[in-house]
Amino acid sequence: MSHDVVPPRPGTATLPTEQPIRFIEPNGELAPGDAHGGFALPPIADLVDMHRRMSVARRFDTQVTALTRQGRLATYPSALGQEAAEIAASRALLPGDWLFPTYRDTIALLDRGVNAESILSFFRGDWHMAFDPYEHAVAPQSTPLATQALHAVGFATAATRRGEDTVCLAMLGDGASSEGDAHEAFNFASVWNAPVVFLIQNNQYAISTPTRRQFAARTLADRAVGYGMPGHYVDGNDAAAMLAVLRDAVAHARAGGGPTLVEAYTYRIESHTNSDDPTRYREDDERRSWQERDPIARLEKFLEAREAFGDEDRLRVQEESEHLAASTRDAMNATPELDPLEIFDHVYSAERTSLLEQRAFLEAELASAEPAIGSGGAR
Ligand SMILES: Cc1ncc(C[n+]2csc(CCOP(=O)(O)OP(=O)(O)O)c2C)c(N)n1
Repeated sequence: MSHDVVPPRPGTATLPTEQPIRFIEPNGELAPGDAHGGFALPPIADLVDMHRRMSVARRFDTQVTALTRQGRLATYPSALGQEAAEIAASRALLPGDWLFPTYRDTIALLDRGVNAESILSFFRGDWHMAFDPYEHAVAPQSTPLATQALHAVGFATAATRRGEDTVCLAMLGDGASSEGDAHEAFNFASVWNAPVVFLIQNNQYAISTPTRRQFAARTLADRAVGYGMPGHYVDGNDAAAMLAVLRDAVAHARAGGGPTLVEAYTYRIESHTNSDDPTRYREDDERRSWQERDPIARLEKFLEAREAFGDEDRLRVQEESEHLAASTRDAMNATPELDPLEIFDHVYSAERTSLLEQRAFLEAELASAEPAIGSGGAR
């Protein structure tokens, strides 16, 4: 029996860099060339644009958190501190490409042009989804962890077979990367050479579970090697690095190079959602140390030093941010007119007897409840 030596498969990935790829240091200075991971600094105009978008997104995020505390929304998973990864994900894609986000990625949707009120109706609980995914090339925000990674692979593979050059970018968290769905998605994206970019935002915690209890690999980007695709370990709080690496990964996918796994090493500043108390599982000092690596402040310093950002720009950005915050408040302060019977719409394409019966039951209940509500409510 012959034991032929199997030649290495072409394209088998090499290990990502030991340190996260970085262009801009936390103090705003340019990082030394060997930290750039072989990537080129994006044009300054693109970084100015990133800064504006990140700042507007942050104001939106803090506004939504406030509305949640006021009881206007049921829940909101904040992306405060993760703006560099979120906005770079949106900016790296061309208009026809598709984003497959999670519940955490609201600001990426906003940046892709989805209307704030439509996005938030999901968190308010009126509608599962109030926007047309095809209009924005944005899939529904996935609450089950990592399912969207599989959807992205299927969608991208179908697009390739139709002869389209659509790239899909799937966003997932460190916790989601432990799910079977994530591993299946990584594997088949690579086997099928699908034009997909997987962006794992490693924000250190899956609710209260720290990453040391999630995985034993050196980095999550290291996993790419085992799946046979390139992997990049990136400073997730550096907008320049995130944009450079994600753009490169999208171009690689579009050129037929297949998937890439990108890990953004970052931190969630806020709680998991408004129903979580992070003081029970992490120290305040840790959060403060990450606030010092703030993605917006560091980009601002970098741009200021190059005279690409000044007081006038700051005012313009503040105005745009406050305008969005005010219209978001107005939209969420208006009491929605809800039709409880809508829950039965859009469930199946054809009518189903059991659903019709349930609908009729609820309709009768509502009809009998109306006089009591109209006459001052139940006693
Ligand atoms: C399949 C599945 N299992 C469990 C949950 C419950 N759950 C919701 S969020 C979460 C943690 C996710 O952490 P991570 O992926 O790191 O994302 P992050 O919230 O930190 O952005 C868990 C376990 C879920 N939504 N879906």
